[in-house]
Amino acid sequence: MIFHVVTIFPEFFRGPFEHGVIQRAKEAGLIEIRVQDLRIWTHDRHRTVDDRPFGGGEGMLLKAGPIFEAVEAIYPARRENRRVVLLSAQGKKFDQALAREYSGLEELLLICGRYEGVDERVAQHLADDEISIGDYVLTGGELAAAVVIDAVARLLEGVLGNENSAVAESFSQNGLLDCPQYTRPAEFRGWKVPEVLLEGNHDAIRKWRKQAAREKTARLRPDLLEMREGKPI
Ligand code: 9D3
Repeated sequence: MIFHVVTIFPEFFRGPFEHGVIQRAKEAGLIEIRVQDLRIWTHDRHRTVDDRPFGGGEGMLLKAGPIFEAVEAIYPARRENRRVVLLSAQGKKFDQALAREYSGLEELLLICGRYEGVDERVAQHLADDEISIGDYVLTGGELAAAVVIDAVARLLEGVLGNENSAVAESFSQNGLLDCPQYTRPAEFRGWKVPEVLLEGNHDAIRKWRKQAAREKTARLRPDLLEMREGKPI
């Protein structure tokens, strides 16, 4: 799968994808991440990408022109398996279902918003989707683009080790968070690992894990339990 990123900070992406699972996926030729500087598609001496909002208001907006030219250069033709996504604070919330949908594409082009926003004609007439990664304010779309690429890339065939790849995972198996997990030592600073996990009774372990997952979900993500309505707890 090819990920394209259009940004005014291409250097930002040197870091995030040069480690671990994503780096190995690149080296194995499973994914390609092509980062391009939006200023390539400016024509003036100052390589202007931003301008003041019509009607007044604080700050600057990314101009439509360079963004349209960037997308039209990267995708000479639009196809069903090539998607254009605008990362913006106003977007629809990105989630695991959307990550899975994107993982079925051949190419994904991510436009990173900046400043106070982006000329609305990009969302209306260029991007297929306008996506936010959550209800908090960032300074731009670059971190969000890195989040989307990471979440999508790990779902691609061969990217994770075969331990995980076979699992048809959702965000949380059966709508619950993962159960608490422990590794050695069995006692750390006086805090003991639950005895049942040390005893090798796999039936008892399964029951403990299910109950612990329910309790943790109720405490940290009660919203997930409400979405499970009708399902036995
Ligand atoms: C609160 C919205 N706007 C009020 C004037 C300002 C604004 C805030 C943040 C405009 C742009 C931005 C920059 N953020 C992003 O481009 C962004 C973002 C985010 O802020 N939160 C979650 N996901 C994303 S994806 C892109």
